[in-house]
Amino acid sequence: MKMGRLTFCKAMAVGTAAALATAGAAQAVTVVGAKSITVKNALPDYLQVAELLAFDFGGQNVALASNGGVATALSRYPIGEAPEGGPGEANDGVYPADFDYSATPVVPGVYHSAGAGPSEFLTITFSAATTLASVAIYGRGDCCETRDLYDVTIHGAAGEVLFTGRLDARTTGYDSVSFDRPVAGVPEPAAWTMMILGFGGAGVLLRRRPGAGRLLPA
Ligand SMILES: [Ca+2]
Repeated sequence: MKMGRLTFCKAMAVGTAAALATAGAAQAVTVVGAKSITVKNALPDYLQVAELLAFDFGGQNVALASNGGVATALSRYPIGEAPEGGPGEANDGVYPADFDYSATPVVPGVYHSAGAGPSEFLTITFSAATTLASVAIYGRGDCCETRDLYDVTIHGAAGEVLFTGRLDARTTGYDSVSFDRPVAGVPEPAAWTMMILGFGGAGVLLRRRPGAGRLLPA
């Protein structure tokens, strides 16, 4: 269908109104620009995490160490001679797993804090700001599952809070939360003004160039 300039602008206006109506009706929970995720124990107990996963809309786990995720924590369970139990256990790709530091060799896979309290935390920082599709967490499997109630906070690159929620892995050993895919952005009114002025300017230029837009003879 051929469309004149005025008709085109009207169509854009109708499209904008429809998009605004859709955006207003949706109750979407989106997490755009996520740079890190922090978990704390919601209970006054040890923080133990077999694995913390954060997927983008391409299905990649951006929390995984091999994908650039860096895990840090306030403390780690003091095993002594064994290196296991550190924050890197929470994004090593091994889950679910037992915190079995008495085995030989030690079974890796679970982060375990040294202390129990609200100051204990585990943070995984992504290599780049990411739009997240879901977050999942695996708790401890060999004992003490009743500890695994987690408060989750997702931050942006400037430290702003993008999402807070609670995940409960006490009975199933696992919990997750999914987010909505962001809809295409609707331009601000100022942007629409600039676009319409731009279309008008293009029309003026076309009118001033008599040859513009004509097909050359074959
Ligand atoms: Ca692990």
